[in-house]
Amino acid sequence: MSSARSAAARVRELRTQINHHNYRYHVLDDPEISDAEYDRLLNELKALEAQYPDLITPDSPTQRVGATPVGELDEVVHTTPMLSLDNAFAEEDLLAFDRRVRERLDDIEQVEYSAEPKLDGLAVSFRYEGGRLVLAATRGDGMRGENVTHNVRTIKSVPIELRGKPPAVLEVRGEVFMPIAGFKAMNERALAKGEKTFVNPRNAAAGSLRQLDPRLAAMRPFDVFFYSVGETQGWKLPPRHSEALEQLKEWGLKISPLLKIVKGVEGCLEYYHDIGKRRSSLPYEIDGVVYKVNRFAQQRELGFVARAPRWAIAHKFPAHEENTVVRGVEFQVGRTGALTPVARLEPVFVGGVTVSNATLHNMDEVQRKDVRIGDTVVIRRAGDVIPEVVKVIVERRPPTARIVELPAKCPVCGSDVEREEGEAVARCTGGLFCAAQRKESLRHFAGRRALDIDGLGSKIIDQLVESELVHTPADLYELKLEQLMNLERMGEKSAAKLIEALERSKQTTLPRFLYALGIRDVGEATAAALAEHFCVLDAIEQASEEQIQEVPDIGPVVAAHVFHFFQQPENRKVIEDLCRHGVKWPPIKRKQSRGEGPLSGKTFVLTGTLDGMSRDEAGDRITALGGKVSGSVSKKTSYVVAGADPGSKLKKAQELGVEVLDEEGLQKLLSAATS
Ligand code: 5U1
Repeated sequence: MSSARSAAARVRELRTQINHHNYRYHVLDDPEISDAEYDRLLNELKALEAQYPDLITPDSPTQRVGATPVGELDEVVHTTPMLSLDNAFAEEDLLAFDRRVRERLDDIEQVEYSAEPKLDGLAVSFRYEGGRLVLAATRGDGMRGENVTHNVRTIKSVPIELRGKPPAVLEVRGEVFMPIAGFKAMNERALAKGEKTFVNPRNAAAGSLRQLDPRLAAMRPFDVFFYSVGETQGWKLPPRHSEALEQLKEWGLKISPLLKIVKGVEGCLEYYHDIGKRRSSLPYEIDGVVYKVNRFAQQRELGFVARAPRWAIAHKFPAHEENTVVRGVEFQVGRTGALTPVARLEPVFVGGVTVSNATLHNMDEVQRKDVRIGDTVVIRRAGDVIPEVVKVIVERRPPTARIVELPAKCPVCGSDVEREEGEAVARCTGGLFCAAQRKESLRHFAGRRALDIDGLGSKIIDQLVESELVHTPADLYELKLEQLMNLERMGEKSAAKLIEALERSKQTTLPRFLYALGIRDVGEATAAALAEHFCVLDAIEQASEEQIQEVPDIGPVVAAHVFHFFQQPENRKVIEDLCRHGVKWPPIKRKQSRGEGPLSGKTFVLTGTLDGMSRDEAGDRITALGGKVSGSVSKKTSYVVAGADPGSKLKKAQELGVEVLDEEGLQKLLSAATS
């Protein structure tokens, strides 16, 4: 057999395997192999396709990202209208809905409903022909939407090809959304790069899905749940909606794991309260639950009113927006000294809790929204985050309303407050002299994602700082049982547990430790990148600003913060004390090849989006051949590899006369180095 023929066979085999593992991971949430094994399969397929481009097909798992942006979004006419849902805000609304349904169904006693959470994302229609995704369109006005196929193809949980024996035509509808963790990580990355952040996952999803450039959408952490069927050809629908969804799952389409069949209105209400309780722990935002009459025959009997079906309703969670009055504005001092204006409000019940404070973020926001003391404002609780002031109801402003002013001195420690040119945030200059900064640093240090000290809650930290028992995180490890027992609401048992938790927390990881230090703008992702790049803490402490900038995705601002942090003798002392108390982490294996190879001595800087591989993969291939990958361009850089939308690094390369390669140039160089 020729090598091209055996490559074709291997490509087919790899695609089958990868599609199978995609299904296990995305649809069943039950992966059979590790991420690393999955990556190996995908990389092998990419390498074969790079070597034999004739074998590339549009439905290959490597072909999610199209090469070119679209000019504008085309209009799409939906073959069956995309319906909207009526809303039930109160229990009475739901009771009335159920009554109407039963009356129209010849007064049956109890209706079978299928229930599932209502996600706060974007409704999309997906069309599969011959099992292949041919079109994805936004809802638009229900009759006409916009073609977003180029972006939807990049969503890993949307199959490009269905499994098994799908019908000739299958139109399915679902909600595309951004999980909260992905949204936060995306914002953190944007912040580190000085880019625009999104206010909430819904806005992020809506904005990103309508992107013209699929390479940008591909970088956004989308997910999807399919919830209904549109036009079909060659499929005799089963009797029930829930059975149809189960069949979609068999074909590889992800449905909500919280889908449930419930009996009558009582079953609906039980489901509603159950999901309400679980809402805050779900990895995505939901704004209610949806009930659908489960039997298709009954759905047909019920029909529609305007564009909403009589057989379905969205039962919304209580409104998260209310009006109230700003009684005053105080300034809270955060971990890095940032002063956050907080509106003290006339207490108001919002979405199940009484709210008496709302963040105003910073002075720019106060001025932009023109919030004054005495104003009536709209406040919002988005998910379960801190409530915020949405806007002022100017018509209700009393003549006595007072303008909010930034204090010249820190309200906690009296140190000067500074606001740097062009910065929205004002800061207390007191550093760890400021009790507020100390408390916040300790809360951060003990947090679940940092050293994870179980039982070291906010109230205990307040007492430890106020009683001067603890000044720095290292002091925590000097605490004695008797000292803890003397704190308010702390018995011997919980004190002993806290001592145990402190002991346990000493065994950590370098990324967690770096994150726990609370360096300005160093979130989890940046801490992990620093750890991976430098491998040992010593190297980070010794690194220059330029060397820190070599870490992928760290720009000059964050590099300056990291460098400055480690220059401070008091910070070094805390680190030294922590290590002396036994805080430790396992060594990190160096990723960059130090070995000799055809690219030894060559330094590469990667910028922009590459088509055929991610920047990480390109970096792995370069280092595997002995080359080095750096995050910043200098005279010593051998090559700058510029993909689509390159950043300022391309300009710098041109200024310094560094050779610039496009992706093809890099591929050639890598092939030459491999052969
Ligand atoms: N979970 C879910 N969300 N959602 C939205 N189901 C559901 N059904 C919808 C909509 C607009 O419409 C049906 C009427 C198909």
